[in-house]
Amino acid sequence: MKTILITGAAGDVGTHLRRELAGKYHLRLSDMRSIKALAAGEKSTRGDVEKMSDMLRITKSVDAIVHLGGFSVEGPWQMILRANIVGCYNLFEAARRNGVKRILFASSNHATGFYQRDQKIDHRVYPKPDSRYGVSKAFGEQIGSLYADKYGMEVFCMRIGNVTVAPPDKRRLSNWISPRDFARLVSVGIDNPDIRFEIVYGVSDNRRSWYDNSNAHRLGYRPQDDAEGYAAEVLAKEKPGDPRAEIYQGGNFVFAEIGGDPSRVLPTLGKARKPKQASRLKKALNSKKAPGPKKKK
Ligand code: 15L
Repeated sequence: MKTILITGAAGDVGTHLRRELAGKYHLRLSDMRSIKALAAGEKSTRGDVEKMSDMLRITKSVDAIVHLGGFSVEGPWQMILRANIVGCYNLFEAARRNGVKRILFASSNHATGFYQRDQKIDHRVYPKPDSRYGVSKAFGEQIGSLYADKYGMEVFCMRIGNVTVAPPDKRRLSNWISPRDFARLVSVGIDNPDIRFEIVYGVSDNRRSWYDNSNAHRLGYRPQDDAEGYAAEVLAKEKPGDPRAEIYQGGNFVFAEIGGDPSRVLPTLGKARKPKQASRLKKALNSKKAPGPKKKK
């Protein structure tokens, strides 16, 4: 049985993954926080991605790494820099020095959050990050590309949408991934022997998806869930959001901190296809309010 290191294992996504992968692999769990209540087949070790010495210690003798560690939403530059830029470099470099070839990188839909919702994008589009957080995820993909090409590492980048038991809002009807589909995707990343460098979208088989996820399907991903089953309930609860955020796949991440001049980040505003949407947008642009993304608890 393969031994898999999961960084950031104490977080929500890590917790779902541990449950779903139980019995399939030996799991080595790492986080800055301590991880309690270990199940059979799990071992835990503390590790801070910002410290190369920690990364060198925890990446020894594993078959693959699922790198979830880091800061998981938009945040101050210093935090993003340390946890997601320096931390990601440390992880790849430590893996290389320890001879671990396979890395599954938890990228995010926010690496491409400035694509519009009326566009269907595949794994070949260039990143359009919607935040410092999104930039850090694009950086992780590019470090992965470098380490694959230069050092022969096998890198599987998952642009993850929202891993939750049920999609919480309208935007997530398009980018939701159920925990069991996420585990299916992760297993493809661990077990497909032909991976060199790949980008896939971490989404279920959602009817409202913005993604052409044929690359994941080509590699063997077979999602079983579709957010549509939750649509009626979700839409009935949905409060009217900021119409600017509704243009872009990244939602509110797109508008964080633009303050009084939203037009500076709206180069594609003229492309708002529907007249109704355009007039709602105009109204919103005249208001100074710009919502920010959810703060990390
Ligand atoms: C992400 O990348 C975040 O890690 C997660 O907390 C959600 O905000 C998710 O994207 C999303 O877009 O729903």
